Amino acid sequence: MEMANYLRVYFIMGSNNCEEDPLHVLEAALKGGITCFQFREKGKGAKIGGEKKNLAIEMQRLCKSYGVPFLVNDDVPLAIEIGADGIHVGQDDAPVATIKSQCPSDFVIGVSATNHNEAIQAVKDGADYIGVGPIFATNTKEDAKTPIGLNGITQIRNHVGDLPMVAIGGIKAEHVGQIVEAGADGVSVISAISQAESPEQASKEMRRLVNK
Ligand code: TZP
Ligand code: MG
Repeated sequence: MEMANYLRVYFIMGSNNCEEDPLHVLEAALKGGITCFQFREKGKGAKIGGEKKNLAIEMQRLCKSYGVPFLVNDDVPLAIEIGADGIHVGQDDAPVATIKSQCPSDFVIGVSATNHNEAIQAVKDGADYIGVGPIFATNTKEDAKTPIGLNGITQIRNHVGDLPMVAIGGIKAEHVGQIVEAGADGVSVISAISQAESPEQASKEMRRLVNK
């Protein structure tokens, strides 16, 4: 499958993003039809060391059983150690060139971009996809930048050609249509799935809307 297709409904989660067992939430999301998963274990109460690694391995196993790519946020050594499908890095994390020198050649590398300059740089660096945002205000990320809105998506799209691009930040099911219309290949969400009453239904609904 092409990268852009994996970005349709890209679920991101760590253990502090949900109230119940994160493995149950992830499995429900997988049943609902998410197309990619990123393990993002950071912030208040986040697991570290062996506990973080064990959770990552269990989540990776679940993703494998559904044929869904498993990416790790920030932590390049962990991603390499457990044989993740890829890594997602922000502007303050490991540079793409460094990652490329350490990881297998088929490793997927995603980079966050908040504006077109960062996006153009990510293309030059050889990122496999970019995550752009925040699109809307979000309570999930404490240090989130100013929202770039739907126009921000279109502006960045105009600078990056057909580079696979997913939108992030404050996205709910009702936004999916406009976001794809604005130029993103898909939506990336934390709370819209992790905090949903039914993560399975929430995922299913997003998948339906993104395919319309
Ligand atoms: N990067 C930009 S906004 C954000 C991240 C990780 C948080 C997205 O969470 P939510 O709950 O989907 O707004
Ligand atoms: Mg980061």
